[in-house]
Amino acid sequence: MLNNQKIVFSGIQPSGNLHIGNYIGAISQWIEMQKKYNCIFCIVDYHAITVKQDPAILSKKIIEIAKIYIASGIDTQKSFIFKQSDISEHAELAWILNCASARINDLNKMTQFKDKAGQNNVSVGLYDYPVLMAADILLHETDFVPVGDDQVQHVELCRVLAKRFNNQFGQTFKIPELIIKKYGARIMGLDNPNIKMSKSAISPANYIAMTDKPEMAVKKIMRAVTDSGNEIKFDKINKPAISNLLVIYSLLSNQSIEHLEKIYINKNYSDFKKDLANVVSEFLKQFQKKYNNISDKEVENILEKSAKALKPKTDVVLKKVKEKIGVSL
Ligand code: ATP
Ligand code: LTN
Repeated sequence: MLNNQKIVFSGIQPSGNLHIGNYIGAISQWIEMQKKYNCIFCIVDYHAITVKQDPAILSKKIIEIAKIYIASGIDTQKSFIFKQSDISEHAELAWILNCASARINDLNKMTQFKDKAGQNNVSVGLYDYPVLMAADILLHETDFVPVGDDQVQHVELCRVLAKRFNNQFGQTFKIPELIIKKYGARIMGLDNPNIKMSKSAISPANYIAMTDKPEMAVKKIMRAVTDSGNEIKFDKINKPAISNLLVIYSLLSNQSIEHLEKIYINKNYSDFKKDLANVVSEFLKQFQKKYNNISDKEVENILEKSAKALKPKTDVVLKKVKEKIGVSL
């Protein structure tokens, strides 16, 4: 049950392979926030279908993401894990926001859409993706939205849409705040430190998936691109690859970047990578031990229970919105 603590809401799409970038940038913050807040973590399947999905794979991925949340440390006794499509008010509120708040000019500014669409004849849903995300956040009267760097623009748009609605129809939505990590909000690709680690990357050398075999992860680290020179130093401009590996090392081993720089002062890239490979491999082993112990049935029950528990509140919020726009008689 929700108590009187503030509300945290975030979500991940059940598509591609969830990677250590998603864990470091998003999920690791969620684990911490559970201690102080009501936390709601969504599996955003309606966002995933903005691009083509194989139905059989999509339903497997939904279960997989829920298991990843739990094995990472989401406490299902306290926090909620639910599937977006189980609460249809998300889609309904998105439609209302489409009409009452969102403007074509807002959406034309979204860089993620431009990156993903390119010159292709993509779905209308992909264009409207940020409005559905705003509906997710506003429907649950969210205070804090912990995400990685690539979602900042979407959370900012959500704030704009909420304020615009409130201005026109009177106080309705709580204005959420963005929560972003100082380090680790944008983990870069292992094969190219100038593009972010991404679930939809074409090459698996770009990322370490949470479900990669530890031996595979070791290989990926040892093959990761490095910079010229041999110094192990955090310098994003001149040493983007080593800086990225340092951030991963620091956040998975709980040691500061300054401390790591000192340890590796007289060592070379190969020593550094071997140790990092060990840290990543241990992290995956611990994680996968828990992951492999969670059954599909357990996950299905958790998703169902959470959606049931959250629905009464989302009904109330949507009812209030419908009254404001004049469709509730
Ligand atoms: P895709 O690249 O296919 O869009 P993704 O890897 O960005 O997928 P999402 O489902 O879009 O994954 O993101 C889930 C969460 O992980 C979001 O909060 C997002 O900001 C965060 N995130 C994604 N990629 C990274 C990254 N490389 N570093 C840190 N956080 C990330
Ligand atoms: N667009 C986000 C996923 C997402 C989300 C949300 C995150 C959908 N709805 C609400 C925070 C709050 C992404 O990571 N791709």
